[in-house]
Amino acid sequence: MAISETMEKKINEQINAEMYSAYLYLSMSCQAQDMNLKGFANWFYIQYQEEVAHAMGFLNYVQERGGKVTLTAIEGPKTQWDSALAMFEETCKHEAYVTSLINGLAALAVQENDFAAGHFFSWYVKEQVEEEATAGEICSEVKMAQGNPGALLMLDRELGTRTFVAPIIK
Ligand code: OFO
Repeated sequence: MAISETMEKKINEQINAEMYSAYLYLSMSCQAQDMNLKGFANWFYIQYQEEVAHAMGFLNYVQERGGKVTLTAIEGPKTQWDSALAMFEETCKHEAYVTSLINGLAALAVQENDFAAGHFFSWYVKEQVEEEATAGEICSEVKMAQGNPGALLMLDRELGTRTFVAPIIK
């Protein structure tokens, strides 16, 4: 059974939202690089890769369900933050917003009795719990490291160890 027109439109919007997330984190990665925080830059770069994978998950799903993918312009992200903390505060805020979008998709699946879509979205629902928890944890750590260059350096080293593992979305 093909997805409804409304569902097709909403998932296409989500592809754009995920690509915007990717673009936002790539911008943060560049800013961290400019601040000489290479570990932070690495963390945000991997976050960028994850967001592209999220977008691809939705894209593949639309095609699998016989829908049409329509790519639209990606809004330019912010390019300047005052500190590493400002970037992580924005990350937390942004992920909470993305969670609301994913919840909207899950609610639409229920409304349309599209159980397959609901099942598919549940991967993203769980992923958002993880995304929000991780961003929140790092945000608290950056807060604790404020005004303490040694602690910030240690955190930078830790964030530099993050590696990209392509998620299996299904
Ligand atoms: Fe796609 O999870 Fe972040 O935005």
